Amino acid sequence: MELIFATHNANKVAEIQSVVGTKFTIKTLTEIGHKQEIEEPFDTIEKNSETKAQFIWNTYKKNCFSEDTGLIVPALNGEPGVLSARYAGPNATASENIEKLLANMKGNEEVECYFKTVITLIMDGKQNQFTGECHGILMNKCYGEGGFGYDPIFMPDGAINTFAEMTMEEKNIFSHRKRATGKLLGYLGISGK
Ligand code: ITT
Repeated sequence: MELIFATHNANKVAEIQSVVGTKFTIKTLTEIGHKQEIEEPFDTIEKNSETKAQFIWNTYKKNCFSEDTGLIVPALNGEPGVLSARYAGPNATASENIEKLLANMKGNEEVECYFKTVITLIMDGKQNQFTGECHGILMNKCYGEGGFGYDPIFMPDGAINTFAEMTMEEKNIFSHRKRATGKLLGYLGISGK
């Protein structure tokens, strides 16, 4: 089975590929020659996730999935949330987003927060969503060089390191993305590694 993954984020592809293994074939947007960004104009992770998958289904009529992820800090009224990718501006880098988040936290230590991933699958026109969350603590400075996005400032509950200090396999023990992908595999009737 082959599914197009409606993302331009290579880190997401690598993480989901590591969970899916050879259970199904992931075709990336690069592989199908789709270069344009897909708009994410809505104010919920669910709706933005759905929009990306629907865009690819409507354009190519091929089975596909997308995912939208946000880091949610309840003490900041849910920020950066749906704006996680562009928290510090439309073309912000991960470091700029982290810098803005840490500035807004004003040095507070061990603030509760969580990642939420919503995968939208469209197969033969039928849509389903799968959610995964990972709760943890926001650090007040960066630790580690690995991962991507907010990984250097996020330590999951039950861990002693940030995501950026973990290998991908270690991140998968805790990760929001792994949990949502596990539900996707369950729905498809194929278990992960
Ligand atoms: P696509 O829309 O093309 O899939 P994107 O990078 O724009 O890719 P999102 O809209 O889902 O992705 O934005 C989520 C942002 O949150 C992303 O850019 C990262 O900075 C951050 N993020 C997502 N997953 C993360 C993770 O597992 N660890 C750390 N940060 C993450």
